Amino acid sequence: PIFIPKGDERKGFDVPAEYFSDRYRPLGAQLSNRFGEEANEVIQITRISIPPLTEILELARDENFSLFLPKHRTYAGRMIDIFLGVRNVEDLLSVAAYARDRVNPYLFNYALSVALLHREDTQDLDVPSIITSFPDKYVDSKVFEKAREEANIVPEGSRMPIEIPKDFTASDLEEEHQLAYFREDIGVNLHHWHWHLVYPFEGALTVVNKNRRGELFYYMHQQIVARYNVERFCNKMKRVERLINWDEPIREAYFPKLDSLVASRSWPARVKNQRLSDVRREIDGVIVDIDDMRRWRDRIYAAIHAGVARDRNGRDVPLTEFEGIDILGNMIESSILSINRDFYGDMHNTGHIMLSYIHDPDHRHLESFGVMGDSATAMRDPVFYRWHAFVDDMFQEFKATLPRYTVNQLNNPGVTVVEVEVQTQGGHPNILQTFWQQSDVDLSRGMDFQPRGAVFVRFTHLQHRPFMYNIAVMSDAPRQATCRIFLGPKFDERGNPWLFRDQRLHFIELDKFMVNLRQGPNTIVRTSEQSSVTIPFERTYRDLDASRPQGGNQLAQFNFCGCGWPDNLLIPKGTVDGYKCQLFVMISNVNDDLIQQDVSGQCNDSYSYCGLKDKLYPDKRSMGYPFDRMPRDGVDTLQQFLTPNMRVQDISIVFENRTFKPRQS
Ligand code: CUO
Repeated sequence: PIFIPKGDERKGFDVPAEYFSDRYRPLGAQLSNRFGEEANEVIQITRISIPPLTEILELARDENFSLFLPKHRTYAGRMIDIFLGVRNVEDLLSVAAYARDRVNPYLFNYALSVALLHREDTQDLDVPSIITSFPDKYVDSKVFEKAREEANIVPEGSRMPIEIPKDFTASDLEEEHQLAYFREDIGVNLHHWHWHLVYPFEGALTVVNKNRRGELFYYMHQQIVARYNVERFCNKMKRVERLINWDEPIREAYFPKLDSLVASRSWPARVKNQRLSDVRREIDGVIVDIDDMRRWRDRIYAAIHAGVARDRNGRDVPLTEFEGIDILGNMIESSILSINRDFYGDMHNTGHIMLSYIHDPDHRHLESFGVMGDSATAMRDPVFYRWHAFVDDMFQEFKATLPRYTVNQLNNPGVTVVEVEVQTQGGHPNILQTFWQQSDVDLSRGMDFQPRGAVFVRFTHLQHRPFMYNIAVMSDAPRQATCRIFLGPKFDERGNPWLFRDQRLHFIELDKFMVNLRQGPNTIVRTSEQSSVTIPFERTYRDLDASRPQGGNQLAQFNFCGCGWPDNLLIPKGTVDGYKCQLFVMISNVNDDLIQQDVSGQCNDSYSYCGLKDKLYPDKRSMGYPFDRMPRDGVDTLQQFLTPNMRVQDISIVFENRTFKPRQS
């Protein structure tokens, strides 16, 4: 479905007869232009000599596809190479048209998306969001039957949106279900899928080797765990438990209730109290033992504690103060940039594999992987957070070995933050407001039924009222500086005040931006929509709501710009009584922050978790600064940590338990 334009455009393709598989060749003309006479444009596909797809075709069209599986990665790598290797867009279209009829649809979509993202000549092409191509990865399977019915019986224009209940995967008997609004949020899952699309761990070196990708793997996932923990606190739950004991039954179950339209199978469920076991699945090319994982884990910890890792030639590589975390990120994930994959293994990816095959580790039931096996769906499962809490713990073990930031490294002499306030439209100062909101998504593009036309589903998600920061700063001279804004819980899950060394891990980044200070008093005004963490609501749901006017540029830049935390989850849910938080603002010294580069252009609005396309990460400090290290001696509390260029403001997040309908349907 990848090149099908939206709206009333009906573009057909004139595909050379040779491009069809034997079975369909006699129907070639009919199939290539499915709109027939009604097509308002027919695109000629030129015939070129196609490189053999041989091994790629080993993955059947009706199988599920996972990047965590080495075999599938090899197929995808081969397909990406072919898409990247053709000379121009015309040839790309040609080879895509040829492959489309033969290659597994998930694999095809992934490889083409990566190619469009990385080819020079396709930088302004639109790729439909994966949710419109494969809505089955995001939406309750029941919806499709209803959508089919609606489309068959009701003429387009009179169709009603099909409502997805907020609680479709479990009931309140399951404590973990309280977090379903976060785990199953469409924007959060789209962000995660995009992040891994932008930062694949295998493939051509030019595609994988991006500035500080290992460190960003650590930081983006650290922030996911931190955000999840704060959501848990808001729901009166304790922080997520690291999955460190790999023999123990896993208490938290997950029943995804998703059906794969491609594989015509349900995504397997993970029932309560299952245990990991060695995986023996020759067919998927995965043979790995829990003991392999244990060895990798112990070797990684040994490297962390020695401060030195061993590369594949047996040479020592020091894990330095600034670059060590990047080396570790690639090693733990692992990516092809790992300095020694044979020795340090494939720790985090293998965890995904083991958890995703927990129901059928030796393939005796011929079952495919669960949601943990796909970056588009992994964040739905509670065990994702347990696994990543463990992975993050390894990174924190390393961070704990680094020198503490000194007062000099934190302070910005001559700069004092005098006052911080947040203001919600029409609300009280320092109170943020959240509520449920409903939005409509057109799923028709990902479904192949007749008659066609828009079919909307209506889902419910968390939202917050837009707000504004007002920050008063005194400066003794005109200067540039970086303003860093974080939000953290004021009390731990027992209701006790935090020790800073623990609290710092629960600060979630809200924004980071450059400011130009005048000499004397300054007021920095910044809106929540400007956040460097998020992409605007309209882009998350970009192109999903047919009734919204489309912005051409927004569409063109979707590939990279699709990466970004969804704005609707910028702020944790809070509580009806008001959840107590601390807003932290720091104006840091630009001399240690600034990366000299031109950052103009598209998609420069969600760099905190996603970086900048084809640019350096736009902040020289370690990611997570100033909370990424243990505090200096004598600092037990956040107040003691503060230097004059920082300030903390108590705020509360008030959740209004009300559901707002979409503005239009
Ligand atoms: Cu994003 Cu485990 O890395 O999912």
